[in-house]
Amino acid sequence: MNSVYKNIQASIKKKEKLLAVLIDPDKTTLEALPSFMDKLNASIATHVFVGGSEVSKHVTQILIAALKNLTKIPVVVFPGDITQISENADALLFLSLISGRNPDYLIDKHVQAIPLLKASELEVIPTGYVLIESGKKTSVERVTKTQPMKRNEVSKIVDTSLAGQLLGQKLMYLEAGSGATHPIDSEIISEVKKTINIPLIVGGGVRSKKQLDDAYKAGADMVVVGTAFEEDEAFFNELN
Ligand code: 1GP
Repeated sequence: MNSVYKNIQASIKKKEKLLAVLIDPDKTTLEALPSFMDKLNASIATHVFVGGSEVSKHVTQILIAALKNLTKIPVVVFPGDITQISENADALLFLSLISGRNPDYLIDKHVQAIPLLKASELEVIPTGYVLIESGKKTSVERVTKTQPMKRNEVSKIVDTSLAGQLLGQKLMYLEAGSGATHPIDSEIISEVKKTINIPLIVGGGVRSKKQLDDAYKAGADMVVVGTAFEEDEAFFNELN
């Protein structure tokens, strides 16, 4: 059933804000998962994203199978690589790294993914992925060998996002990078939001309730938070 995307659209229509908790399979253990998921299930989180820039083979699939027994909220693969595609998930963000100019992350990895996707019933959501500089070199930059967009090139970021939408992306993800020093600026979020009409995801470097609220106020429909929960699970309590 292709419902993750439709449910995101329905939530936005109802003016509900979405929060995805990002779990990096390399930074957690199956033992730690049940208590983490208890806290997540009791929180305002609406989605679980699973993925990482560098994850050993099969680890993602094992983690997602375990997660599906621990939560009812949608589990979405946010893949760093095609080895992370897991048919037990509810959906997959089919990411195009449109801030970069590396053809591997614009079309080649996607072609490589097709045999796996043909064999599964995973809901595939085309997602424009825009990496924006955030104060330090991120894993995405290193792994994809692409340059992030400059924070002060707001109109170029807006144009890139609109180009992505016109190419058929169904979601737009503004990414500062995991553990970013600065989250995405409110000005960037609001200018992109004014221009596109597909759901807007913002992530990277959000470590406080205020930063989360600022991203929503600026126009983010969904915010992705990973590091803040990895470092201190008490962050769940701050959000309720
Ligand atoms: C990274 O946007 C996500 O891809 C989340 O970033 O780990 O900094 O929360 P953080």
